[in-house]
Amino acid sequence: MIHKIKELLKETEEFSVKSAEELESFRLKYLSKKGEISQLFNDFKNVPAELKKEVGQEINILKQFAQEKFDQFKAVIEDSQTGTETLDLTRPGEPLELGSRHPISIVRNEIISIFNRLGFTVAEGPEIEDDWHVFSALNFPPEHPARDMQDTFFIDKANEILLRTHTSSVQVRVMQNTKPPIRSIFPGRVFRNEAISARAHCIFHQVEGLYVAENVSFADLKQTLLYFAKEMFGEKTQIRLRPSYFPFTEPSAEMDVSCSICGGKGCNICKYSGWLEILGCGMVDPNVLESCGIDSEKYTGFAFGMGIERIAMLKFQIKDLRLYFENDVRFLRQFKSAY
Ligand code: 2U9
Repeated sequence: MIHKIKELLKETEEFSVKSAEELESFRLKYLSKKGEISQLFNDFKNVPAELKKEVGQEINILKQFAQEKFDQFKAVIEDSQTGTETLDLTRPGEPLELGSRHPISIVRNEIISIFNRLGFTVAEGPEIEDDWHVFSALNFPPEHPARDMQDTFFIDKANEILLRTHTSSVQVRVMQNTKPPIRSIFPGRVFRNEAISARAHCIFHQVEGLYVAENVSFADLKQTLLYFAKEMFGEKTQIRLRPSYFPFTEPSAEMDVSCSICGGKGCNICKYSGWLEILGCGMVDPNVLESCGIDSEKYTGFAFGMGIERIAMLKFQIKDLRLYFENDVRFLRQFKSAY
């Protein structure tokens, strides 16, 4: 009998189970009521008394081993059926990589936030416009080159439908619909028919601003833009206004800020001048106020406009405009910690 027990122990050790069916045959063969081990217990009564202790121990060892082996096989087969063998609930989670804001969005949001603090609200308008809102209402003469197909993308030349070349068309719409005081900024995408290079693109982003009320003066314009420059480029920033010309403002000016890289001493960023041009501005031409239905005897206003790409280039020292549009993650990732 001892011999039989050892044989069964060897058999169960070598038995391998790969399916539920094989598991069941293992159970039937060794552990069921009519199985080998039950049979041993039946035969046990015939074992001579002096061997009972030893044989009994050996049968119990065999029974325990077969039961353990059955339990192990059962767990493996159940796991493979439910697919839980790869599910380790103690494993740390996969980290979710956070995206980052595009530098244009970062700078646009900062410009909006600075002007919000001065009481300017935000207004937006259509990118597809007509000639009147983009040129005529803004005092552009009929033969101005911007009205040419060489400079502007026309959608329907016959009906003078085009992609706006500046967000000034939104100001026109706001002035038509609002009684002064008006104090708003106008961020948005604009389109110009330019060859793409490191310094120019056919799509770019602007923020323009407008303040129309009684007694608005050039001093208000200057103080507003000084506050903006200091908030954007640092408290030590100085500004300089140079006379310029735009059809929609009179007088007009371009504004430089002292170079924030060298503090005005001169470096390769400011081309050793100490100054960086950042925006255009002026007092709204009375013709423009009248075109939009505002009494130019009663109200005056100032306006300004800037390219967001240019401000972001100066702030982050970006050397090539095309980087903004390529969406190369190696470029975009660099702005991860900014805001
Ligand atoms: C209305 C009246 C006046 C908006 C202005 C500028 C000067 C200007 C350029 C800066 C760089 C455009 O993005 S850019 O190429 N803009 O210099 N913009 S004043 O003046 C307005 C706008 C609307 C009704």
